[in-house]
Amino acid sequence: MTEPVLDVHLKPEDAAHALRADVRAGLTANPKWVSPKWFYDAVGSELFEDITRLPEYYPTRAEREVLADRAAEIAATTGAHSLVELGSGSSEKTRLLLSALREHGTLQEFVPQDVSVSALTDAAHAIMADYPGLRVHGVVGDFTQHLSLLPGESPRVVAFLGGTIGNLIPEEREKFLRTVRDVLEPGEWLLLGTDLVKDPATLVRAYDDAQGVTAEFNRNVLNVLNREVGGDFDVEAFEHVALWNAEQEWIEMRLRAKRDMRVTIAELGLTVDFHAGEELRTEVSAKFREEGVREELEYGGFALHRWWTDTEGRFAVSLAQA
Ligand code: AVJ
Repeated sequence: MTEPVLDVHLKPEDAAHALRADVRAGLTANPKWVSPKWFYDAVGSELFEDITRLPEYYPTRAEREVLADRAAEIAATTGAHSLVELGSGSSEKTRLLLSALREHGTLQEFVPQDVSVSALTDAAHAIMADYPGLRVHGVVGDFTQHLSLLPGESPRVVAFLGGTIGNLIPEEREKFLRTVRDVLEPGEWLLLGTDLVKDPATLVRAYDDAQGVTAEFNRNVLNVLNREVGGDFDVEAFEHVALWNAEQEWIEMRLRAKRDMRVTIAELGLTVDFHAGEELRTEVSAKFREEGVREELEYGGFALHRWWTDTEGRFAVSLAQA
């Protein structure tokens, strides 16, 4: 089989450098934090896949329902020649879009973007096997940093699915949307998945499942720090916390120290003290309303063209035009 083209903008040493800078900033801050970027090592990626199949975690299924219902309409509306997928990995949802675009007869190229070379290579091979003749041009990079270099034949649809935009705080979202807008030509498209505000009990359950898979996923970030920067976190001494921040309208995940602890991060020459009950913030996952999404898109230079939700109104997919 022919090999996919891969542009590598993020080398392993860049990722290592970013991790170290982030860990130093987050663990010396008050309150302490770690970026959700670092959840996704091999184990974390597996755990996230498990999360998407949990009965409590509705976003993946709800988004898939919307895309299955609307893929043909997306293809007909956009007539896209290329599909660019930011933070790719949700290959099943990608296939719904690729199949619809191929059916419509306009699809030429698939441009998956991810931070992981191995994930991207695997995904690219799988897609090439199933879509003979499709050009696959992968981009290894950080979607918040390397957008200016996006390839793809115009008109493009840039898909940012799964609700991952909710990991960004409002000012980061603003910057992200403007950056995407700047790399697109007028008339090109953004397909954006956003989880919606709903009753807090449903939201909290989705991030604190009965089987404890999300708790494992959350604690695994400490394994990543132990391995990658020489930390000595006692991972079992932290408990998973998921709470609804009603003011910000986001879910927060935290890790709460069960006892007083001193942690050393050997590679950073850093000593970090936790007191019993202290919480380390590991993720925000913002939830949205239609008006807010419309405003953020408009502020970023996009016009909201279509807004679709699943039948239960839990998750939205927006099609916006640059
Ligand atoms: C992959 C960022 C969309 O925020 O719902 C799942 C990650 N965290 N359970 C989300 C996640 C805890 C997920 N995103």
